[in-house]
Amino acid sequence: MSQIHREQLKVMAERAILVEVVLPGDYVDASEPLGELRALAETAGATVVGELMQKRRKPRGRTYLGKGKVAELAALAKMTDATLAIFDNDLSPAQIRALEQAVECKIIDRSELILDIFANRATTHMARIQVEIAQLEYTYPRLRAMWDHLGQIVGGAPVGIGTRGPGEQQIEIDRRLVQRRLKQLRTELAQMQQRKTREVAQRNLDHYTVGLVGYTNAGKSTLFNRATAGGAFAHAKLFATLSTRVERWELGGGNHVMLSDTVGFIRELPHHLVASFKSTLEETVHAQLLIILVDALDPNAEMQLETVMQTLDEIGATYQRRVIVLNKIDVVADSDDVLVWLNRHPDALPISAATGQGLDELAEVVLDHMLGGVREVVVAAALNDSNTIDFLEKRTEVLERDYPDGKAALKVRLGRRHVDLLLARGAKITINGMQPLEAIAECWPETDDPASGGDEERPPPHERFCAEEEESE
Ligand SMILES: Nc1nc2c(ncn2[C@@H]2O[C@H](COP(=O)(O)OP(=O)(O)OP(=O)(O)O)[C@@H](O)[C@H]2O)c(=O)[nH]1
Ligand SMILES: [Mg+2]
Repeated sequence: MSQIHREQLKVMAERAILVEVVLPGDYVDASEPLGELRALAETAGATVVGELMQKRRKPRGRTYLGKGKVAELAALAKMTDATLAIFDNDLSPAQIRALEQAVECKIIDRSELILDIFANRATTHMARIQVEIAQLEYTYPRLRAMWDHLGQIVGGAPVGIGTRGPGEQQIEIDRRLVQRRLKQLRTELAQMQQRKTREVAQRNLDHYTVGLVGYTNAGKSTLFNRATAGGAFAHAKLFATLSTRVERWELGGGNHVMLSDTVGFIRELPHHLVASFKSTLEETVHAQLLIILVDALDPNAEMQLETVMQTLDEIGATYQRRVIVLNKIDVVADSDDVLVWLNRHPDALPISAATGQGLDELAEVVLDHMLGGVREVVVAAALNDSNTIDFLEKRTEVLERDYPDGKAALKVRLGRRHVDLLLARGAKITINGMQPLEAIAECWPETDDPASGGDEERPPPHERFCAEEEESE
């Protein structure tokens, strides 16, 4: 029975029961305990027809679920005509087999479900290779009896139904085929990875790069499309994006950054998947600034932010500055929740990628990071120093112009990096009447965090949020 069921792991259009064993210390969404698993199941194409939860101090070795609950699950499956039970927990191959025998329906775990979604969504060559590697590593050991599936894996090699040998012997052959396929895929991926690494390094030399990251469905692609020329696929389902796109984001005043949109994160992302998606995440890992987008509509925003932070640490994106942005504030029914959230994260910026609300402020923050802290200062240069005056006019925001004693004195919004560029061009200037080095020490002290903004203090979160809310109405 179990072998027949596991020949096909696709979740499409099946009637499914969701199962979760809650262990001490497990994360549970109080308002909708199986909400995320349900969203994943529906994204994969299943119809959820039942739910079952059990609290245990530890999983039962053979079946994970307790004995009584296994019987309950079997009865529920019969009653609802379910063909599939999806566990929120990761199960061992032996547990899956034991459960399938007892429940008499296909059992898959959360990692397999996520892999299935990825497999369906992978459209680029690189994403397909990455998914296949992860599937061979994670799913294959669970599919010893799946000769058909293996036939697909090895690209139609003669291991289909008609050619299978007696039991163990066949398994040995299959293992070798799988190993060979894995080796081939890893080589191909490594080559692509090298190319990507070169591309990313070059891009970082040519431009300031900003990575857009966040939990799946946070609205990354929507923000990406709004900020840039767009072209990213945005969708209400989970894992709409599986590859990385990079586009130019014009920030005004002749400044731009390269913004990347990438695959979303999720709690307990199967680690094989993280490993094989490393090259997709490369743009993010090496971006100079990270925008972390959080979904204000999701009651689990806090857990999602934590997951994103952890995943970033795991993939080595630890050295860049991180800007936290709270998205979807256009539809937050209960703004008190948002205020509580913003009070806990006072630096977070509330925006709506859908309406564009707050985007100018976000651009400003990014610009501030890029330029290394923007300050309102007066830069004076000789009137005939057209290079410097041109630079200031084109690359900075000029607030006032004055021409005392044959000089140009421009009140501008100047970044630390602007000063470096001016000095590199040999500009003879004073800043607020001081020599450049003295002015740098005064206006941009080493310990200063560019993110904390320059001369103007930002209003506290509740004021920012309310002000923007009123404006948008
Ligand atoms: N109301 C509202 N909906 C939004 C906003 N931003 C995004 N959405 C919606 O949220 C859903 C997910 O948006 P995406 O941009 O695809 O999210 P993502 O973070 O790219 O998701 P993945 O690629 O799956 O990781 C879509 O249905 C969007 O229309 C927003 O500011 N307000
Ligand atoms: Mg996306």
